[in-house]
Amino acid sequence: MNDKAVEVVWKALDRLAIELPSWGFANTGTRFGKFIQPAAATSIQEKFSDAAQVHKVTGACPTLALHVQWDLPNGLKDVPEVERLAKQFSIRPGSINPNIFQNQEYKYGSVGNPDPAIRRMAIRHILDCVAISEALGAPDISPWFADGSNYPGTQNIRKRIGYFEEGLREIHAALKPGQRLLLEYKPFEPAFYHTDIADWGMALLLAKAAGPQTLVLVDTGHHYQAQNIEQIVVWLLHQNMMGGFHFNDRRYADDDLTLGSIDPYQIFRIFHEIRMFEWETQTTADIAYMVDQSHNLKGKIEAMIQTVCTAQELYARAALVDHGSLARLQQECSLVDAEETLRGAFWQDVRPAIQEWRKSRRLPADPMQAFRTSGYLERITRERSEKNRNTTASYA
Ligand code: RM4
Ligand code: MN
Ligand code: MN
Repeated sequence: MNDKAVEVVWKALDRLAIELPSWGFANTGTRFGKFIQPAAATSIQEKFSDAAQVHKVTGACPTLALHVQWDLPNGLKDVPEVERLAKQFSIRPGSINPNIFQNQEYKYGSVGNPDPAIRRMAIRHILDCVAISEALGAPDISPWFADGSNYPGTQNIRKRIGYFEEGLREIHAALKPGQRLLLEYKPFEPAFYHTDIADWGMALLLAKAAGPQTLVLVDTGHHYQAQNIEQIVVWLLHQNMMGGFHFNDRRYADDDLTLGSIDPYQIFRIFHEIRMFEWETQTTADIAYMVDQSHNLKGKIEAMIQTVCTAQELYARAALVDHGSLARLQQECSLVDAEETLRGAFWQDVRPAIQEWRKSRRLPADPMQAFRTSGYLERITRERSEKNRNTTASYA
């Protein structure tokens, strides 16, 4: 790789920040059960501590997404403790994820529930999350609505759209300047017939109805097979509606596997469209790059380090696309050469350049090895195994 290419890679890496999910360090599983790991985090303190390890070896993860239900069970009252941990571990609180799916009340939905009292409860909770986000100086609130139904005819889908429009408008009205509401969509699960926010179109229309500080969040696992995700990203960018990602990979449905483990070209294509957009418009897209993964078999911290390194590699490769020539080739409809321009960047081995970047930023050249030799995993395994032995089936 020539000096110019190395510089492009370094510049790209300097601006790529990846947000880790607190729940990614906790014991998670499938609907069949959980495999408890002796080193898994069972408290917010441990989640901050583990995230700090990932940041320490990668230098790319300054923020931690928090789930209010699991991390701030007392709501606003827990803010001082989160602030203390953020300071102690030098990790800033990231997106605030409301809990509108785990309470018994939400059996038939939250903001889309036919019962006005339950809709009120859900809206009130999200308003609390807006206040938490403000108090923590963490501007993104990312609700994921599990609302939907399992059987045809059992719910009035159109009425529920109205409930969502109304509820989201009320939430939007509480946002302070700079705060953003990121709407995540998902086609199915836990609901198996209809989901109220099933795809990007529904999320986009609801976001527009709610107000200008509402944007769309794309979880890469939340699409039907074969859907062209980068095209969705292009549309959202074009509409200035792209708020953030929940990155993960999948083979079948919402599998929450590590990023790029099944289809690295998919993530590369997404990164490419974002870089191309930024090059064409001479702007920087304000996108929150967040991870949403569940490592039920892999070691949590190692899986997270692997994810971040993969994201850096794919982002660096996308940065290497020669936008000037690609634009020209596209204009000329030189199909093979245009495609090869893209593929050529994808097949570059950026790992040596990334290693050099790490060294120049005083980071370990090999983050995984640095973590493995740090002794951290052995220490937390000793300290946490007893507690984990007695762990129950909850996520937190
Ligand atoms: C959903 C979605 C949300 C996450 C929950 C636990 O499938 O991806 O982002 O909060 O899972
Ligand atoms: Mn998600
Ligand atoms: Mn998901």
